Amino acid sequence: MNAPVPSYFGLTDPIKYEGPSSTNPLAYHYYDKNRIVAGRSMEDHLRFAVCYWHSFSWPGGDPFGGETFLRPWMHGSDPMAMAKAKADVAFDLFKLLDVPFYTFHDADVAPVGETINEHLSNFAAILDVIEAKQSTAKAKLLWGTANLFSHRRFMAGAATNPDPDVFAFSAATVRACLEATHRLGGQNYVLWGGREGYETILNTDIGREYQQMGRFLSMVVEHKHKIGFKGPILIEPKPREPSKHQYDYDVATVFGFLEKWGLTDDVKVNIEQNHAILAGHSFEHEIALAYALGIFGSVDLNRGDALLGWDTDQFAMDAGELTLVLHEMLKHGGFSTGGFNFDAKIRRQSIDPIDLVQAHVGSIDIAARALVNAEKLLNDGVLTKIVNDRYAGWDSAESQAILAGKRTLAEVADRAIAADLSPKPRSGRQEYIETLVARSL
Ligand code: XUL
Ligand code: CO
Repeated sequence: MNAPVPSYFGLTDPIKYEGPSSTNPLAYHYYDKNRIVAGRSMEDHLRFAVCYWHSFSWPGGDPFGGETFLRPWMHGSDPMAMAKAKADVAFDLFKLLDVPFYTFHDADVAPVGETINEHLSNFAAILDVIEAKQSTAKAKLLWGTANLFSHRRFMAGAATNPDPDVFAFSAATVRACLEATHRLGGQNYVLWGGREGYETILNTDIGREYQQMGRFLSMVVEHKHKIGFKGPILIEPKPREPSKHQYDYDVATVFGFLEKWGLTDDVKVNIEQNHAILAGHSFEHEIALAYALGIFGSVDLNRGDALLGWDTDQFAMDAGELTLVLHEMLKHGGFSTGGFNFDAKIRRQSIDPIDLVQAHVGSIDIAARALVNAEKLLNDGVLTKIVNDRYAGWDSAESQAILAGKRTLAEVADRAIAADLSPKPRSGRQEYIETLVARSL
């Protein structure tokens, strides 16, 4: 019998769980996929997805220098053959990591065409390849999306472009990507509007651009229903980069936009750590707010650098931050159709094939560890009790009547005066709570 052929990554066997005492850096120390945590297996809770773009399409460049990775499938003369070689390596990595999901843009998997017909026919050809690969793989599509930001035709926006032909090109691309996602059994469809914004108000009509964006999103939702796609459409908020002002600034801004267009039933958010930070929020803030507003969908897992003011997309390795995030998520039952998508790229000096495996293994492990921490915090019940006690006054019949709209401003005011209220401030106990959390890590 022939020995198994090692993959591009030099490994033959999938990464295994070896427990916290393992010294093997390429083993899972905490991610024990079948372990039940808060009523679900770790695999089902965390729903990890490997992203195509950073892991297989990005060459390792930065604004000051080009390619460092020299990935073999990115060098060749036949773009279709290169796309197929890329798919081989991608599905190898999904298998090695033993993850349940992956994600892609059209432009990651297939050569970008100059005209819409060339573009769509390239995409259709590669879709057959991916569908065949997925049919025998464990990894399924978490979500698909369209790249409406890299090609120069999108430089002034996609749906918000002053040129309606770009709107139409975008419509054709999104229709193809949404239908491809549906065909592959994808569980969500993502729209990230990196160019849906502007550089200067001097050449921009914001009113028109909002109108275009609202109509585009509504058309996507109409089409989703028409083809019977059951998953949510997910908007991915980000405040800037590449545009200076981006319309989908943060969760709160997206919510306002969805309310205006009546789309909160069909459209949710895909929250990314680095985008939250760029918007001046914490990761857990965006998660908690999305749940509170009823639009939590999925998560792009990564981390920004406190010293760098841009989207560094590093692999998430901060157990403290992830514990807070997972604590918020567990309070609300965690993911339904969403998952943790590794929208993260290895540093450009990480040029060995194994670096890509190691990055995912490390981040998967830390998220698993954070999940266990979060479950412990929830089961201890101390944090829940502190919050419940803090708001207990609002559970009274009178308070509930206020919230239900059964009291006027004058009635509430008169009651305060009749009782001669003098509210007594109570400690927020922040350091005590922070100590509890820090000790649990
Ligand atoms: C860009 C970003 C995108 C989206 C998908 O910052 O996060 O990769 O996740 O278009
Ligand atoms: Co993202």
